[in-house]
Amino acid sequence: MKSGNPLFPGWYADPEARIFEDRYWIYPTYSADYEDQTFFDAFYSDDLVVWTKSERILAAEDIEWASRAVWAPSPIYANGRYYLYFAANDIQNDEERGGIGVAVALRPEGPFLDPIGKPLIDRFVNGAQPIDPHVFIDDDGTPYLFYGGWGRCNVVRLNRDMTSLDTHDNGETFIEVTPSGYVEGPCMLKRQGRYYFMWSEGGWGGPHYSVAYAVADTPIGPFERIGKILSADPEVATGAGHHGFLNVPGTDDWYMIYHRRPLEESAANHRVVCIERMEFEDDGTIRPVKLTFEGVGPQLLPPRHPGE
Ligand code: FUB
Repeated sequence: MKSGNPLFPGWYADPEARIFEDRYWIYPTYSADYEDQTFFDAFYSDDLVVWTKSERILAAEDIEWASRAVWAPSPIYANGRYYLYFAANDIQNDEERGGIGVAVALRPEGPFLDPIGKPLIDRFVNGAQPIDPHVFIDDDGTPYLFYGGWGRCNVVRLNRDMTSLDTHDNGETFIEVTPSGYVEGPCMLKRQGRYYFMWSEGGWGGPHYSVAYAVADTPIGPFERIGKILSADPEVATGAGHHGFLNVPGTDDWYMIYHRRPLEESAANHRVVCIERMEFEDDGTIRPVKLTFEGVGPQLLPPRHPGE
């Protein structure tokens, strides 16, 4: 039996995927009408095929400064807790309140609560709208947060408390890493010691949304665009982008989790979450991912790997 695509019913977008407590997890944006995007659901699975919803793991009403446009959750396990980075309020300038926040929970399904009572990043830096956080912890334990909309991407280092900003080796808090073509939705994976930086291109509300990537020897680049790895398929779906990924521990099996718009839909927020295999060529480049209606077959996790 295969998972089928979409993976679960409902309008959802911007999925981030992780392995927590011996399960696969997906954390997406609730892609309802704009004014209704006020909470997150999460989904978990033992085998990639059957997914169960965990409802309202975080809601804007529980975050003092957040009221709308609760987008792009990015969770990670550290310090015996689950940290969830998210965007809220879709701020248009530095006078508006909002930006990127962090919430913390003892379990992957929450409840997530705001430990700092304010956004972690609350203003435009280098022209980057503070949305679309993506958290990445390097093998040496250094946590990084990539983020940014409006065509610009910054990376900050987090302190080990995961709730405050550190500085980079050059003393700066923010380093711009925007690659050519970047629009939003940054995503970082590390494979065989190399840093694969991926992002979304095009307008998310239109048909030509897509994902491209670069490879670098450091987590802060420089990121030279190699090419697209996810695009619309006129036979399957449009607007394919803003993705996350899974790597089954101890294997070179990779999956891309992304959103797309069904062919019969045109409303910007009518987006669904899907999964495909993501494969690497012998030279380390990523093979373009094929959109399918079938999804992927079952894959159980190997026994025991705490956190991720
Ligand atoms: O879901 C809201 C916005 O749409 C995200 O922040 C963007 O990346 C785009 O997917």
